[in-house]
Amino acid sequence: MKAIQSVFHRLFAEPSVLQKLFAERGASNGRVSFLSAEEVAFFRVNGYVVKRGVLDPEKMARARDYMWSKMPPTFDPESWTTWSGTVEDYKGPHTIADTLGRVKLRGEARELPFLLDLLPRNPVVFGVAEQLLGRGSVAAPKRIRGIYCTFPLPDSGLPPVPGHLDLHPYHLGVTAYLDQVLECGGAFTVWPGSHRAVFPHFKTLLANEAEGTLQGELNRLEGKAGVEILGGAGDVIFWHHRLLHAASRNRGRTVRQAVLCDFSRKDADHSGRIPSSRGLWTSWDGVSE
Ligand SMILES: O=C(O)CCC(=O)C(=O)O
Ligand SMILES: [Fe+2]
Repeated sequence: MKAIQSVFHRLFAEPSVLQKLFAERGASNGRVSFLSAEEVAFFRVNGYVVKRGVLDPEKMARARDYMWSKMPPTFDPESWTTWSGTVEDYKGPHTIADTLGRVKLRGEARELPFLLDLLPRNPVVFGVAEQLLGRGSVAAPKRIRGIYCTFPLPDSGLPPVPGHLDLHPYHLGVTAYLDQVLECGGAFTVWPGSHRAVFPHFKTLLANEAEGTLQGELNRLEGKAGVEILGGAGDVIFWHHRLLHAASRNRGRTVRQAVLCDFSRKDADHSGRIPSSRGLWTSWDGVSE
């Protein structure tokens, strides 16, 4: 009995054990399912799904160290009161306050092999992308979007960040937390179901060419509050490219640190020409209408 309890404890306390079991089972029949039918259904309805504790702790520690190495030497990772002054990111030098806490490390970070290993080459992350978009159909990303940080601005009194849609073409967005993200701590925020609402207002499956009716739909969605996705280090959020989302404000005492990357199908150029009237899930082999 004790042995069974211990196996159960390991399965649920350490997702990696579970993932390994799935991967091993999948290896024998060539089919790996990292998302359950319920999780795929959740993604279809809400436009996102979260897998917890997926990333490798050592690679995450390396990514956090890399992030701090790019901050001024006056920044003490243990002391939020030191996090002010000029930083340098893809926008060049600016203060934390200038960008309302946002610091985006792109440049060389986008192609660092250990960051590619951390996220897009993680077997579970790539496996989920393939499960949703089609086995053998997903292009291996050559780069990540970057390490995106939101530093706290505790007493800013700013209004909430409005949701947006990304302009560049891709199928599946991935946001992975490198550290704990608490309430009002800069969580990735989503408007569940907004992918279904905005999709018909675009002319094609993938390109950023919208009908004049899109703005009205966005105004309508804006009236609703987004949902903050809280989580811990290694949690990964998978989201549909037409999902309204935002990097929310951080009023906490820690930095919101996330690695983002995009997955696209190998035939993505083609889907930029297919009319959206063909249906929301046309390019998603793993999701049925
Ligand atoms: O940093 C985040 O949480 C979101 C970033 C984002 O939405 C973007 O880069 O388009
Ligand atoms: Fe975005």
